[in-house]
Amino acid sequence: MPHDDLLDLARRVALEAGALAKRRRDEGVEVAASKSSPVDIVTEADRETERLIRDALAAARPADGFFGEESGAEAGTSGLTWVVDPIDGTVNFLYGIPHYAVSIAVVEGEPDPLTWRALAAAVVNPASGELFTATAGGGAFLGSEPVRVAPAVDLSQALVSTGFAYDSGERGRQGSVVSQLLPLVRDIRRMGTASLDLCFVACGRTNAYYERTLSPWDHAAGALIAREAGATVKGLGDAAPSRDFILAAHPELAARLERELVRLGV
Ligand code: LIP
Repeated sequence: MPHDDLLDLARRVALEAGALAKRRRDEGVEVAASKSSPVDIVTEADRETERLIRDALAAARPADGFFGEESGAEAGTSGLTWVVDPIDGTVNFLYGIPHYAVSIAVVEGEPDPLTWRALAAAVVNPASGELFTATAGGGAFLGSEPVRVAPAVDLSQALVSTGFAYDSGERGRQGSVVSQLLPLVRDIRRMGTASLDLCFVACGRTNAYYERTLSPWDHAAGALIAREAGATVKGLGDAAPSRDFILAAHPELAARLERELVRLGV
């Protein structure tokens, strides 16, 4: 299939990085610094894992660009950029909650989620060993098994995951929206790792996911995996997913959920 070489590299590096992250978790984790707010933290494992990923990708494909959560962006000359969250679900990782992921995607075009085209993606949860992958046009997989989005359900039957910002003011606003949504759906899940939230839509463990204020590296890989599994993955209206908004669900449910979220003031 096309892009299999890129997928093989993403898979290999994600698994190697995931093994390092798990070792560091087992050894004990401490906060190294805070970023956008006192609860937006980074650990030394985040930084070490991103260094491993960045060095491995540069060794294999030196002409590609890099765009990572901890070490920033570096343009390449190949037209491809690797978009990396070395440890997505950092707070879960800090607290020892076994639900965090190494998220690696490679995109063509400018490294802008509004315009890029994702070609290959790998998301691994080192705690569970689950590895989700996809290539553009090649389908989505959990391990070696293909995955598909759950069939459409009524909004009232939908299990919907979401997440909240590190900014307390934005969280308060998001809490107001989700509290109004809760009685309209089956239930809500807040699991703390956007890349896995998107993979869970891809494999039918939830019916839908939405969030605002995500960074590009949070959703670059999971969005391709969910889309290749048959989900609609979108921003508001005709926009592509971005910091402004992302929603993933079966196409029929996506339209209904977006209308409701807009009515609730998302
Ligand atoms: C996290 C996302 C999660 C969101 C958190 C945080 P991080 O990314 O995966 O969906 O709700 O606020 O942004 O910071 O752990 O890489």
